[in-house]
Amino acid sequence: MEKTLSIIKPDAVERNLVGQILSIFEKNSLKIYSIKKIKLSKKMAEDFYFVHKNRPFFNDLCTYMSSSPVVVSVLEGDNAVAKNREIMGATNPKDAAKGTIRNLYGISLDKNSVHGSDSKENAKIEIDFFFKE
Ligand code: IDP
Ligand code: MG
Repeated sequence: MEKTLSIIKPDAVERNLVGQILSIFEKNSLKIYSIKKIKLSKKMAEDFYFVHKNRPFFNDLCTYMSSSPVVVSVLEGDNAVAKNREIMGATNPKDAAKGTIRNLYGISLDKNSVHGSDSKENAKIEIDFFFKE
């Protein structure tokens, strides 16, 4: 079964939206295979978002992601990677389709409530990043 990595970001954890967001995954046939709440260090955030290291928003993104706890989970299901991206909605909540997580809960481009792997290849790397034994 396909797996993907999800992060419920600080803005959503702070607003007690963890249960509502997990419930959206479950309603869409994604199973919560593993889950944990952690506070990322700045270094961990920088390592996780390494692909964006040359983007102008990299430092702000890593500062934000390490500002307060996040909930990291592995979601499992048919087409889990693509399905999670669909359920999340577009990166900017302003552009996110109605009923998607970012449409319902996102505050801004940076405080957009969730992260989701963007390919099967990256899902494997991201799952290993947080859950490798
Ligand atoms: P994604 O989360 O939809 O995959 P990415 O392009 O991978 O979007 O960007 C990673 C994260 O960086 C986004 O979720 C968002 O929080 C933040 N981000 C992306 N573009 C910008 C920007 O132009 N300004 C500020 N933050 C941004
Ligand atoms: Mg991305």
